[in-house]
Amino acid sequence: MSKIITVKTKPYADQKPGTSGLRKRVAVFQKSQKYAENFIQSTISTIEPQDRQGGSLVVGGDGRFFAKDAVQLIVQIAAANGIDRLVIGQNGIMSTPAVSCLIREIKAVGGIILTASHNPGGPNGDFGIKYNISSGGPAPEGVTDRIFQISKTIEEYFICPDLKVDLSTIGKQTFDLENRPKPFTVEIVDSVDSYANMLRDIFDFAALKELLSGPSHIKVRLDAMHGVMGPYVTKIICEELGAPANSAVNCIPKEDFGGHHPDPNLTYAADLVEAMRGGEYDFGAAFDGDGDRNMVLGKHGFFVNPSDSVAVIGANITSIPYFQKTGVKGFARSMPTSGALDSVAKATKVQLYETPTGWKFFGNLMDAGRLSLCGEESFGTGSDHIREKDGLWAVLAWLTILATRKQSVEEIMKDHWQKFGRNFFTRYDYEEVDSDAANKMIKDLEMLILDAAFIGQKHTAGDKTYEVEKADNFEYSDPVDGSISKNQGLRILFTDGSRIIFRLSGTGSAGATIRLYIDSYEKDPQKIYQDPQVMLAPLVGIALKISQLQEKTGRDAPTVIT
Ligand code: VG1
Ligand code: CO
Repeated sequence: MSKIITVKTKPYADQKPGTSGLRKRVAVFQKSQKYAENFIQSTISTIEPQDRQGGSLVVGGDGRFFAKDAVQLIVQIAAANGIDRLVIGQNGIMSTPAVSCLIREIKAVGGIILTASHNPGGPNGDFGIKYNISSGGPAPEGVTDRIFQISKTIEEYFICPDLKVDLSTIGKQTFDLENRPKPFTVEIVDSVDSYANMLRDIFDFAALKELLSGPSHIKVRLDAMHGVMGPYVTKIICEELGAPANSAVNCIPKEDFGGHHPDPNLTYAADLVEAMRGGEYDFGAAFDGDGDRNMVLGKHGFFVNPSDSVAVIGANITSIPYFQKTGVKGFARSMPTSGALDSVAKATKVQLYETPTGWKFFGNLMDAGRLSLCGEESFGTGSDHIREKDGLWAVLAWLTILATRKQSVEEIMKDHWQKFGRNFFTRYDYEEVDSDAANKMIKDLEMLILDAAFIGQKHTAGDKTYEVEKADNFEYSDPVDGSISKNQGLRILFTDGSRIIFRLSGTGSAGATIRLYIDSYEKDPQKIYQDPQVMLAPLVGIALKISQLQEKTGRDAPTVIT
């Protein structure tokens, strides 16, 4: 019989969830008194009492340092708050897309994912908590605002301190709680099973098996970066689809991701890029810590920009069995993502939506049956099969296209540019900039570009001149529920369709990260094979000049260029 007790606590002022969950240094969770307890209680407090009774909550995560402690706390606090049942990935491991899938499958009231996604882990790294609602999607702003409000005034939380679960054994554990008529149940489930079942329904596994292990199979290299994807890649790509065991690397989840950033981009997945350059592999991919992001590479390390990736999937969408059944309801991309998908939408007469950064903005459109495929420039691609971006889904979508078109990644990409034109795109990240300096730079820039005199101005760099057509701070009005999200990024739009965008990241844990995005469309077939960095250099120069980023932040180069 476990006791339920009430513990007095003091609120923190900094538990505002960011673009996707609350992320802080591990030390903040470990050393600040009751920091995690406060946030977990504030989150669970947003679930209506009638939904807790008979309700289930899914718990997963990328296995990073502090996750096991956090799972035990969630169990103790959820039980004390009257949630009937928790369904937890074995050893606390379950990818973000798999959690989304399971929430939907078992009709849970929501889910908690213990991850700081692509941020580094370990005792000196980051920890994070994402909260998803019953649709399986990230909590929308209305819910995260409520969590934040509660966290600012919380005075007590409820907990069953003696309750301890065994996270390693698959099966059901029940616990009797004092003064509760019904026992509390914890179910430990295989991390991969239900997610793999779902993929079998979406894709043609026989065709993929042929591609990966048939007589004329291609060679792939998938890098799990010591994040959560290891078991998924091993079981689905190797064991089930028959790719040789050495097709998958870094597949053991580690609490500190082997000391690296589990971030699938050209900088942090350098090992994969290097391995692909050798020419031995036809297709390469990497995933982030919690498995919702992906990077796709072709032979010799040919890089597929994520904005292009979703456009290619869009243009070939009918080769995926799932969409043959559901039809194509609409496309969407986050605002800073390049317009490559727009060209496909236009050519195929599919409605396109432009949303703010963060997957939570796609959920309403999907629930309303208006959206099938969407993506973000930040290596996120997905569909309405769940309510999260899905790294392995994107990889299987690409493999399906390879199998159907019988072309290489590079040929597919080049054909696509020939047909639709090319959006040259780059993103500069300035990480850990002094917060005051970053905020001031953005404020000043906003003042400057919102001034009527800014419109019509001509900016020249080298032999190129761009004329400002429009400038604003992006605001989104949700077409489904009418909610308005303001201040989603400063946009400078030029008369030729080129765009410069600045925004502050909402996923960092120290200082501020400034992101600069540049998008420029070219349809002349003679010009589509240029190096994006060369092609976009004038616009980068103009962006730095207008914003005075270097002068105002003291940073003369970005931390990461994509
Ligand atoms: C970043 C990306 C955004 C993504 C978010 C969560 O947010 O830009 O596109 O949805 O991370 O991704 P921000 O606010 O730092 O720009 V994940 O894989 O961390 O859930
Ligand atoms: Co992620």
